[in-house]
Amino acid sequence: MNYENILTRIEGKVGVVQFNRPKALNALSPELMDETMTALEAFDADPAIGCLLVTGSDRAFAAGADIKAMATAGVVEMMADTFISHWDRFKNIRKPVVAAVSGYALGGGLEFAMACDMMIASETARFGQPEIKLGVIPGAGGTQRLTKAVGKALAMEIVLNDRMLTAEEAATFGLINHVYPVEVYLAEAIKFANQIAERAPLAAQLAKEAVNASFEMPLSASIAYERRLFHLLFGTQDQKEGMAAFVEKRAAEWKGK
Ligand code: DAK
Repeated sequence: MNYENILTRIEGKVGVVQFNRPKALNALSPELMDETMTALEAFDADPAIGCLLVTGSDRAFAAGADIKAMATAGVVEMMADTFISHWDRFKNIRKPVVAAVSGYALGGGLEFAMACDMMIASETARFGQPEIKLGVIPGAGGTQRLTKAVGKALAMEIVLNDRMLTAEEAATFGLINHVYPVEVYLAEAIKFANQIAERAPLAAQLAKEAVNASFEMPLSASIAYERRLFHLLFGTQDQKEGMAAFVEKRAAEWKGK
């Protein structure tokens, strides 16, 4: 595929998507989102890939949705399928997704990163939801995922008063997994993603599904759901292989079957 707004590559077993609109600080235009989802869907369908990684540049992961593309829109345009439908495709990605964040992760940029399964950041990363300065509020999960991650008091401050978190603060509040110097964060994120890519593929998919279910369901229902997913894995060759490998004191060889 020839993309105009992103770069893609494969690093080991990791499919990498890199936002590539440097002049607009990787603002997430509808075209960029369409290409991103198309690339992620292709990696998701590729059995040689075990984990996906989304990144931007050292200066900006993404400074939000494209304000210039939204500025004159009315409610009808904003509700139109073309703007929102690309974002909605992300929830159907089954493999784990790591975000490697440096510089600005603002507005939709932070919302996209929070929709990923894990976040690795550079020390220069800055996380914020500045939509209030534009006369709007977050529209792609910012008020919800952020509140679940950092709690009500801090989420209110970020959303209402344009508080930006440093990478160190984001790690302290549990928004992100690890922080590295800017020179190495991407290499570390790729290493991290490759470790996950080496895991039993079906178990990794169901693990992601089970953790995400905790955001959607009451506890008793999500525990019952987790148990069914656990039972389901006993129908896979990988469960037999994983347990046999433990007993025989050798490394397991996963088939994804
Ligand atoms: N959109 C478009 N262009 C942007 C941009 C953005 N979000 N952010 C930066 N740019 C452009 C600037 O306009 C500038 O372009 P030129 O003027 O040179 O042509 C270029 O990138 C460099 O930016 P600056 O000159 O401003 O650079 P600085 O270093 O001075 O400042 C900054 C960096 C990140 C602090 C500043 O650019 C900034 O405040 N940017 C806007 C941040 C922001 O407000 N983000 C929130 C946008 S609203 C939804 C999905 C998503 C969303 C909503 C709904 N659905 C699925 C329903 C999301 C909404 C948003 O994200």
